[in-house]
Amino acid sequence: MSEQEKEAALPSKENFSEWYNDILQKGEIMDVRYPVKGLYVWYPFGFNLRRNVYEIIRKLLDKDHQETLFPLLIPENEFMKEAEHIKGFEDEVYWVTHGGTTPLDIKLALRPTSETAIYPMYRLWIRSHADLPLKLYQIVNTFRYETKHTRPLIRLREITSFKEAHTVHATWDDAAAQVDEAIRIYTEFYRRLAIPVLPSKRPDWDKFPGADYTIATDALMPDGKTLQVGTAHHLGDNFARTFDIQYEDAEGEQVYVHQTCYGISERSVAALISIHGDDKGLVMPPEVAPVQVVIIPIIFGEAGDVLRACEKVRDALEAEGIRVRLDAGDSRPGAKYYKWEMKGVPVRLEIGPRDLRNNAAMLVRRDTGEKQQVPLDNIGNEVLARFSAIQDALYEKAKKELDRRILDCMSLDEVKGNLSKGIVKVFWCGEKDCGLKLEEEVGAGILGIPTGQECCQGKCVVCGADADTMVYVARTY
Ligand code: 5CA
Ligand code: ZN
Repeated sequence: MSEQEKEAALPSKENFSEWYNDILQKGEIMDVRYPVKGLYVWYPFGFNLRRNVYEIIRKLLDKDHQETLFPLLIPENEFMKEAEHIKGFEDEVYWVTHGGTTPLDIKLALRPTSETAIYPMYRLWIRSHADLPLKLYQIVNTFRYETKHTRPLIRLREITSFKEAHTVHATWDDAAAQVDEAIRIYTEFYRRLAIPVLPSKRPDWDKFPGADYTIATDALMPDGKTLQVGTAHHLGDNFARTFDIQYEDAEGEQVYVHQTCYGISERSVAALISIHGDDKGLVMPPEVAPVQVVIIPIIFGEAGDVLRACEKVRDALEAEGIRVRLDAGDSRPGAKYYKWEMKGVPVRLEIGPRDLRNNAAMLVRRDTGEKQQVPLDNIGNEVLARFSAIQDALYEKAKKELDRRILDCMSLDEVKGNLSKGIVKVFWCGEKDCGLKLEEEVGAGILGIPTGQECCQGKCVVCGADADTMVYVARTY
C-alpha cells in the first residue's frame, strides 16, 4: 500500500463510530460539512444509491398504494388539533413565523410528519364505503428539531427521504390487517437490501403519539446497538374523530374511519452501509449498487487488444441492463481496485493479455474477495449469476450475525453482562413499572414483544411474576 493509500484507508470497522463517519465521506455518500446541525448533503454517488433503494420501496408500494404529494407547511390550527400528537411533537417542530418581514396571522409548521397536513384533505375526499380502503404514500423531506445527538442518515433534523404511507379503512380490524401488511412489506424491502429485521410491538409508553399501537422493525448495527428502521402505527379512529373523517356505510350510517400510517427514512441507507461494509469500504447488494461491475484492463505495453476486449464486455453487460464502468484511466490497477472496493462495486472484472488468450476474464467478488476465471462468451449470465449469489450471501451473513447476537437472559445481571454483545430477550410480566425499571436498571430500551412468534412460560426478570411474553431489550440509536 502506498503512503497515499494508507492515508486514504478507513479505520477498522471495530471502531464502528469512526468507521461510519469516515465511510460516508470516503465512499462519497454524504458530506457532513453543511453548516447547519443535523443537515447533511448527499453526494451524487450517495444519491444514486438512495434512488436505487427507494426504487424498491416505490415498486413494492405501487402494487396497491398510490403516490401523492402534500405541502411542507402545516397551519398551526390544524397541527394543534390532536392532543396526543402535539404532546409527542411540540418540542421538535420548526415554525415559520414570518413572510418576509410580515408576521404571519397563522404560524406554519414545517411538517415533522404529515398526519395533520393529509387528514383535513381526507375529510373532504372520503364520502362513502366505496372510497375505502384508501392507501396513499409520499416520499418527502420532514423536519424534526432532534435534541439527541444528531448523526448523518440516522438522526437528522431534516429527514430528506421520509417515506410515509397513510391508509384509511372501514373497520379497526381492517386497519390492523394493514399494519401487518406494512410490516410484511418492510420486511421484504429490507430482505432486498439483504438486511434481516426484527419486528416487535412497542410498549405503550413508546408508541407513536396518537396511535393505538405501534409495530416497529429494528436492525442490529455492528456495535451491538439497534436502529429502528421502520414503524407502522394503528391510529384507530383517534385522528378520524379529531379531523372528522367519516364515511357512509352500507346502511346509510355515518361512521368514523380507522387509519394507519407507516414510515421509513434514510436510516435504511444507514443500515445498509453499516451492516454490509467492511474495512475496505462499502459493500452493496447488486440491486442497489450505483456501479454494479467495474472492468479493469491489465495492460503490459500495447493496449489495443485488451482495451477493445474490455469495451466489448462493457457493451455486452450494458445490453443486459447492468450498470457497468470501464476504468481505463492511467492509475495502476492496484489503485483502481482500491478505489472501486471503497465504492462497494459488487463485481470486478480484470482483463489482461493472458485472459484474452483464454477468451476469459478474472471475476472478483467484492463481498468475499473470491477470484474466478469466467468465459467471455457468456459474460452477462456469469455476472448475473454472481449478483444473486452475492445478494444471498450478504443476507445469510447478516442473518447469522443477528441470530448469534440475540441472547436469552434470565436475570438482570445477565442482561447487563450481555447487552454489549447485542440484543437480549427476557421474560416480562407486561407491567409498565417492571418495564421502566428494567430499562433503567440495565441502561437500555425495551424494543418490544416480537410479533409472529409463539412464546412460552417464564418468570418476569424484574418482579418474578408469571410471564407469558418475552421482549427484546437493546441499546438503541
Ligand atoms: N407518521 C408516522 C409514520 S410515517 C411517523 O412519523 N412515524 S415515526 O416517527 O416513527 O417515523 C418513521 C420512521 O422514520 C422511524 O421508524 C425511523 O426509522 C425514521 N426516523 C424518525 N426520526 C428520524 C430522524 N430524526 N432521522 C432519521 N430517521 C428518522
Ligand atoms: Zn414484572
